[in-house]
Parts: sequence; C-alpha cells; structure tokens
Amino acid sequence: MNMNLNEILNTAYGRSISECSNAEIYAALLKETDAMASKKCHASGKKKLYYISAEFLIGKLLSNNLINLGVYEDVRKQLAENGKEICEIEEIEHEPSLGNGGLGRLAACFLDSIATLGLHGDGIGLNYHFGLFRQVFANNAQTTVPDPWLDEHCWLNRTDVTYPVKFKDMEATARLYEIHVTGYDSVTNKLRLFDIEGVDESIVKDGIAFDKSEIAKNLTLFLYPDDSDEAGRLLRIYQQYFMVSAGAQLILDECIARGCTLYDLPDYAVIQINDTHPTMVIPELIRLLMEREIPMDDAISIVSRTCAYTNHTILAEALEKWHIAQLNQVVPQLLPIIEVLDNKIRRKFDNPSVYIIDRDERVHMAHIDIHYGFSVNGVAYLHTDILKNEELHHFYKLYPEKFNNKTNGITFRRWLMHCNPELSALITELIGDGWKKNAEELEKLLAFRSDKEVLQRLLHVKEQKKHQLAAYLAKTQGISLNADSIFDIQVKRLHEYKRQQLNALYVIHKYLEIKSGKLPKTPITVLFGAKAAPAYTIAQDIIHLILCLQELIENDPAVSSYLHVVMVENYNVTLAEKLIPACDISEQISLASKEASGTGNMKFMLNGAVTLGTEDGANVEIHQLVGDENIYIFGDDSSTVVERYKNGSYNANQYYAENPPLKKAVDFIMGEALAEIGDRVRLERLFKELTTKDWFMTFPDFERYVTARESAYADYENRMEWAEKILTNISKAGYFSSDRTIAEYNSDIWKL
Ligand code: 26V
Repeated sequence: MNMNLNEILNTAYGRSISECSNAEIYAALLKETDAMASKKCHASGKKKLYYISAEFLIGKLLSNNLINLGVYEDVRKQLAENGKEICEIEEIEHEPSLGNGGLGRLAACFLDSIATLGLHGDGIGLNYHFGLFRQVFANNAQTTVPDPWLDEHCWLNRTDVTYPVKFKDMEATARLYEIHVTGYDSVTNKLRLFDIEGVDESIVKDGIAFDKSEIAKNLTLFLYPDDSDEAGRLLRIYQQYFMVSAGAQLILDECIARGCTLYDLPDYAVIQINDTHPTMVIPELIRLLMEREIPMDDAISIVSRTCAYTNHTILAEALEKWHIAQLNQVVPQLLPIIEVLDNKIRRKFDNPSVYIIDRDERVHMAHIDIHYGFSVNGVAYLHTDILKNEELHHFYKLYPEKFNNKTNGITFRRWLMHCNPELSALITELIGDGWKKNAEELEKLLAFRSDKEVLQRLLHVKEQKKHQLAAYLAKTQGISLNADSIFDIQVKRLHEYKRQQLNALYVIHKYLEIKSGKLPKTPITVLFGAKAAPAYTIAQDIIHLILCLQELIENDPAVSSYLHVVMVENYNVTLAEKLIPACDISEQISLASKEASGTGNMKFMLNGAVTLGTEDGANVEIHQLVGDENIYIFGDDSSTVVERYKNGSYNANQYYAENPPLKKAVDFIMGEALAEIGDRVRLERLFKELTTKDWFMTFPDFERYVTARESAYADYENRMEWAEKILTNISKAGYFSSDRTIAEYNSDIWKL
C-alpha cells in the first residue's frame, strides 16, 4: 500500500507538505492511517476472544500503525524529502494514559500480537478522559494533574452502540467507542472502550481532586481514582460494573449475531479476565443469561466454561476484596448471585480459605475467578510456581488442571522496530528480516559473537541512542546528560517491593565513596522514572529522597562530573521508548518472589541492555537464557524470602547495626546534607520505615547489590566483552515476543 502525502494534504488544506504545520500533517496522517486501518481485513471466525481489562496502556499510535500497515518508511521518506521529521510530527500526538504500568502495557502488547497473528479478538475497557494522572515535580516532590488526551484529532471513533447499565440508585448509558488495532502485516481488530454521556471535566479542581459522589459526572474521569476514602472505593465499584455490564451485553449481542443460542456461548466467546478488576463480569453474565430465561445452574455452567483468569500479583494488599455492604450500595442485583456462587463452594469444600465470602463479609474477587473460570494463569514461570505452591495452593489442590503458566511478552514492533530503528536495521542487515514475524530467529545473531566489526557497530548504535536520549531530555525536560557515561536505568511504577529505595541507597553509597576520593573509571548516570499512587505515602517519600539526591549531587562539584542522578518527570510509554534503547544497565531489583513477571526487563534486554537483577519474575527466565556471563544476579532467592516471611525472623535493625557501609548510607537520609534540601518529616519517616520495618528486605541484599553493581561497572570498561553481552542478550530475547505468549494463550486456553 502507498500513501501520497502531498495529495492528501492538498485535498485537506490546499497546500503541500512543506507548507503545512506539523499539527496539520499529524491530523491528516491520522485520518488517512485510521481509514487505511479500517479498510484492512477484520479477523473473523465463529469463536471470539474478549480481553477485558481496566487498563490498556497503548502509547502513541501514529508510528505504530504506520509500521503495522507497512507504510512507515514511505511516509518518513516523503516527509524527509520535504524538510519534515516524522519524530516531530509524532510529538503532536497525546499519549493516552489509560494504564498504570505493566498490566496495562501487557494488554496493549497482547492486542498487537492478537491482531498480528490474525486472531479474532478485541479488547474491552473504559475511556478515561484524564487517564491515570500527569506527574509534575515541585519542591522535590510529586504533584498530580489531569492528563487529558482526547482532542479533536484522536484515534477514538464514536459508535452508535449504547447499552443501559443499572446501578442501585441510577441508570447510566454506556456508549461504545472504538480504536482500531492494526496487526503487523495482518488484520485489524478493535479496542472497545465504554464511556458515559454526561462526564463533566470541569468538576476536577486542585490537581486531580473532584466530587467522588457525582457518579453521573465523574464515572470515567480517571483510572484508579483515589480510594483512600469510602466514596473513592465505591466509585471504583461503579467503574468496574459499568465496564463489565456494558461489555457483557456487547459480547452476548455479538455472539447471538454470529448464531449463538447462549447455551453454546463457550463455542462463540472466550473472556480473558485481566486481574480481578473485571471479575464482576462473571456474576453479571450469569444475571444476563437468567434474564434471558436460562436456569441459574445452566447459566453458571455456561459462564464458567467461557471465562479465564490471569493473576498478575501475589501481593495480598493488591488482591481485591469488596465488602458485601459496598457491593450492596452499588450493585445489589449481583449479591444474590454471588451468594449462590459462595454457597455452592461451602457445600462442596470444607475449607474457609477457599470461600468467596469470608467471615468479615468481604467478597474475594480472585476466588470467584478461580472457582467459576476454566483457567487460571500466572505470568512467569516462578510466579505460577508460587501461585501453585504457596499463595493459591489450596485452590491448586482442588483444580490442578486449571492452573497454567503464560510467561509474559512484549511486541517487538513497538519495542524494537519503532523505538530502535537503528538496531533493527543492523539486525536485518545481519540476519534478514524474518525475526520481525518469527522472533526466535534473533538467535542467528549468535554467529557474530566474535565478529569485532559487528560488536563495534552494536556499541555505536547504543552510543547513538544515548545521544538521542540526551537531546530529547534536554529539549523536553531541560535535563543535560553526559552521553559518554554509563546509563544505569530503573523505570517502573514506584512501589516498595520494586525497591527503588535500594537503588537510592546505592547512590548514596557511591556518592560517599566519590567524596572520599574513590572515583569511578567511567562516569555514571543513574536514571529513574516512576509515578507513585497519590495516597501511597512511603512511595512519595522515596521519590522525594531521589529528587533530593539529584539536587544535592548536581550541586556538588566534587561529585557531579562522576555521578549524575536524574528522575525524569511523568514516565510513560513515550519516555520508555526513548530511555530503553539508551540503557546500558537495566535495574530489575525487586524482592525475590514479589514481581510477578516484569516486562520492562524484556524490553531492556531486547535493546541490548544488561540486566542487574534478583532471581524474580521473568528475570529467572532471562538468566536461564543468557547464562551467568551475560547478567548480574544478586540477593536472596524467592524460597529464602518466602521462608523468612513465614518464620517472621527478619530484623531490619540488626542488619543496619551490623553492616557499617549500609548503616552509613541509611544514616545519610537523616543527615544534615539532605535536611538542608529536603523535608525532614518525609526523610525521617522513610528512615524509620527502613530501620524498623524494611518490609521488602532491602538490607539483607544491600552488600551483594553493591558488589554486583560494581562488577557490572568494571566489566563495562572492556568494551568488546561488553558488546558480546549486548549481542547475547538481543539474540536470546526472541522468547519474550508477545507473539509467542499469545500463541500459547490461544493453543492452551482460547482455542480460537
Ligand atoms: C496493585 C496494587 C494496588 C494496591 C496497592 C498495592 C498494589 C501493588 C501492585 C499492584 C499491581 C496489580 C497487578 C499488576 O499490575 N501486576 C503487574 O503485572 C505485570 C504484567 O503481568 C507484571 O509484569 C508485573 O510484574 C506485575 O506487577
């Protein structure tokens, strides 16, 4: 297919490429690309997958769609010939922040792979007007403002389809909006997002605050509205039910249109429930089937054979439980159904830990999924293992056949072809372009392991990407980076279990070493990017610590030319696309057993960064693939950690007292240097948290972390050996293509 840009712009504006503004070009390109996507063949077939998720972190779509439709190079050239840069056109697009982190980005990668494999499947979610939030730093702290993305020119198409959704005290109309999902050289599917008609953006005041009780005006304003008060928690139930009720009605309508009699629903639909946010789809579908005269037991059986559940975390506090009283206030129609579902379990099994409703009258959403879905999967080998043998062991004993692993993956279209065209071109020159459709072909690169010229060129690409990142951050955030330094990067949601605080302790340790005259051979740039939930105090304190360290070090001439700490503002998909290709060392340092998988780890590896990490999540699989020589693994393993939690033997203070370098770094948080810059209350709270609790066990791993990090920095000095590590990491990344993950979902669960 071809696109004649001059002709398109002439028709739209009566002007040529060089005479149009970037915004005009963007608007015309969007329209043309979207039309092209909609004209592509749509996947079809009797059975259809519905991937239902509260989050879809899709990122900007222009380049992605141009690549998948096969016209990117052509468009880029036409623009360049007329003095325009495609990356500047991309800047016009607003990134929708319809997700929080890995779970939402995974859903987006999956949609790309589902379409690429030509599978019949759509996403179902909500159209949040302001997304999660936009992060702005002020006084070395995170503040939050709305992140609007819907404007005149966007990828969202309004449809005429609406469904009524009834709550206890009101009825809402759900309108369906759609975004085309282009597969790479393949079919087009859809992301279907529901919204209410009456959203009132003007009720948001003071950052992201708004009246949480005005459901008819606020329902789809934000993803994960603050739930630190009861109104916020009820609002989340409103959102979840709105999504699943509209989604369930859509699914039934479509299946009936394809010839389904409802009794044969499992032959027409499979619903993949992404974590527990969409769990109410199970009782809601049962309710809708009963409304259509299907007896309850039949309805339960039909739905149980249609729904499958993915678990994305073992953190107890992240496993959703709604109180019966809360559900009764919002969706009383579901309660009788949930009670029947619970009663059936109580009659069958004599074990309260598998009941749906606990003795405090809380409904365990994951338990509904496990009992009344036909598949339960974890997202990395270790994670699934822990689900089976620890967290969900009682359920595993009841239904061993339901449990399965689907190690996560990422789409190489966005995370290599789009974000790193230089590396893509080099790979293609070396091994041809079969890897774009068959990622395992990247292994062919191993043949060049001792080819000095190839290794040199790999280093050159990395250097280019570091310079590009430096230029981008200078332009957009006023940050200046030394592109000749080591780029050591940790970007992900801020959470204690991910242990950005451990990284910060290393930074302090390094700072003190440099102060005492022990200088690094190559300067080091430590980059952080992370949003923290507004109500998560300790996470805010950690951001504060990092920003204070950034200021302190920047203003210390004895240190600043050796060590630079940078926390980028408003980390999102767009920034990830710039940061990841520029990375030398990928920080994946969660407490072993806590990170279900991680997907950033895969993106870094694919772009030739070397992992510094714990044996956690998919790091375990990365380690197995690349071998000891090409990764830096440190710290306690998951069984040690699980054991330590079980016997309650961990005493942070003891480690602190007995490990002088650690004590020095931790004490620095309370010292004069930071007190002059920072907020004493925040710093003291963080100090206390660490020295008295350290719930995510940073102290036991500290010394081994320092050693591993130092050995990575030392190895970096031997450029040829380092380039070999880069090459091996890229070669072995094929396993982490989401095409592989989706093919497994399809053959084991969906059977489309
Ligand atoms: C949610 C919450 C909410 C309450 C406060 C604490 C907390 C902590 C974690 C979460 C995460 C919910 C699920 C999630 O996003 N999991 C991520 O899913 C990714 C895709 O499977 C996976 O790569 C990440 O390891 C996992 O954390």
